[in-house]
Amino acid sequence: MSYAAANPYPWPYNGDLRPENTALIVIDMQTDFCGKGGYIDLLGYDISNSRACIAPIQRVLTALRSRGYHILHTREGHRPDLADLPDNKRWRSRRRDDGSVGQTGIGDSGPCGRVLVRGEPGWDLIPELAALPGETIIDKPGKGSFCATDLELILHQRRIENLILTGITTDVCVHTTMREANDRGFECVILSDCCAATDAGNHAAALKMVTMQSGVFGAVSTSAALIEALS
Ligand code: C5J
Repeated sequence: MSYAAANPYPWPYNGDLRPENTALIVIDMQTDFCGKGGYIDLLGYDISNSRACIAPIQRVLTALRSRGYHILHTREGHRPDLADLPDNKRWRSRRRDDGSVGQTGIGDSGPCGRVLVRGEPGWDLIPELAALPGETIIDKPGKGSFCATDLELILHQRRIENLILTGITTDVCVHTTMREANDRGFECVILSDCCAATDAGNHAAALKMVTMQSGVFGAVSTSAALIEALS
């Protein structure tokens, strides 16, 4: 039996933490979400927030890869013809938080190519967290990683029970994926230092939400606590 120290309960609930039944998901660590000239940068947010989780994710990846755990990555993005981009998502992506309309929304050309379009430089994973050969990459058009993807099929095929969630942003794609996974019966933990949001308050609130109702979506842990549990 092996548990990671976590809030509000030691994770996983049954202590069955093994490489065979546990996967790490690294969500949307793409230039568009944490690189200079990417979508989040163009929206006017400080990308140092979203970049803060790169080093902790690297440490977790190193620990899990060396022990043979399943590793998956996701990328949010759309087909070049934008057939899978809802009109309202595109409309909202061109707006800024002050209500003004920006030049560059999803599908438009920016410094890193067309924003969040598959195959463009800004859409790809950042080099620091590139997938290794044999690791699964899930391309998703939405915020959740289960919507319109084959993620659930792959996890069931591999007999995965436990999911370790990392990546960006805590309050949007990571949270949506955690909720989707929890509803499908996966035992989830989110690593607080391995995810980040565009806003520190939203990051803290998203983590707190997980801990309510005795862990309504799972548990919150840290990179250090998880790595300690593996040893
Ligand atoms: C957002 C994401 N925030 N990866 N995407 O639009 O969280």
